[in-house]
Amino acid sequence: MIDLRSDTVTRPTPAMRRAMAEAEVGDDVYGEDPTVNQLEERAAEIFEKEAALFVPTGSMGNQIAIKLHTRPGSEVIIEERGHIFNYEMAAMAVISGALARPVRSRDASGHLAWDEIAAALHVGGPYYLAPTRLVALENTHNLAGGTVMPRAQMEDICRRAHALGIAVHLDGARIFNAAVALDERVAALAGPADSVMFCLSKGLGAPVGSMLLGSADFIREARAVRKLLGGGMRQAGVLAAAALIALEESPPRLYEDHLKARRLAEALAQMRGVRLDLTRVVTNIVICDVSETKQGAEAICARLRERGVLASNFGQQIRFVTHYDVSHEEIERAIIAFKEALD
Ligand code: TLP
Repeated sequence: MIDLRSDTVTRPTPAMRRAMAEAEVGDDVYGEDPTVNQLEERAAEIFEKEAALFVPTGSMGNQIAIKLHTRPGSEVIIEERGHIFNYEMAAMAVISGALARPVRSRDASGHLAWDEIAAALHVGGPYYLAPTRLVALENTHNLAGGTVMPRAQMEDICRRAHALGIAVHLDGARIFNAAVALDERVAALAGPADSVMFCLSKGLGAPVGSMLLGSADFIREARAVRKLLGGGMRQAGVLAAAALIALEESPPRLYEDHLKARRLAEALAQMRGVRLDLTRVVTNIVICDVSETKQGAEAICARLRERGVLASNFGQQIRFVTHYDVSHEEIERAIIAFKEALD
């Protein structure tokens, strides 16, 4: 099967498996797992943040951050297609008692500009308006098609939010992809945010895990919330060992995934009834709209599956995510399969 459903499907490399087998471990709830400690130090160093926390999933990292930045009864501004709003159940309501205020970006990139955020803010208004405590951003923006938010936009939003006493959390599940596409360092992209979460288990290829980063005080509290949520792991060094390799070895080859996505997108864009904005394909995600084919995204995905290709369907859209487990040659086969599935 050529699995393009997500970059979460990547399996650990032989080097990761070896490192996992040989990892030095201890009980991380006591802070005694040397490999986890090494991973947290290394991630903090790369992102130039004071501290980092290894968490089992990106969702948990995001939700810990929301819990710490908000109070029950406060609001979180987020772009309408954001992962935190759409795919993390109603976690911010359940865990933090916070209300999401989704704002649809006028830009196809899915990235909000400050004036759009400002229009949705509740700061110093009448007492019956729930106060805005947090702006949650996403870079790359998954459901908008892996689009990137430039550093200047990020800096602008953070500066203005901070001036109003509002925190900014960055869901940087794929921040390394954004950094490659923008030719920036991840530290520069994440720098102005109060907290950032990134995933090791997506394009970076580790089997499990994400990191949450922020100030030393923030991460001290985050450690307690992780335990509260049942995320205190014991000999997690076996996972951290793979993550350390992912962190060092994977970023330099992400551009390959972007080339594969570009090739796929250019081929799909030429097929009749497939709508796809090529300007938005800058990382490893390709989303196309197939409503004009009148065949239904689900039916097309079923036919793709019969031809050995897996993709995800969201309504009338089909999403393909490229990663290192799918070769250039397999992308060519996926293109042929898609053409056959449409015909
Ligand atoms: N995204 C998954 C699905 O949940 C849609 C995927 O296949 O893309 N932030 C962003 C931007 C994400 O894309 C994801 C996962 C997460 C957070 C959550 O990470 P996990 O799955 O580790 O909880």
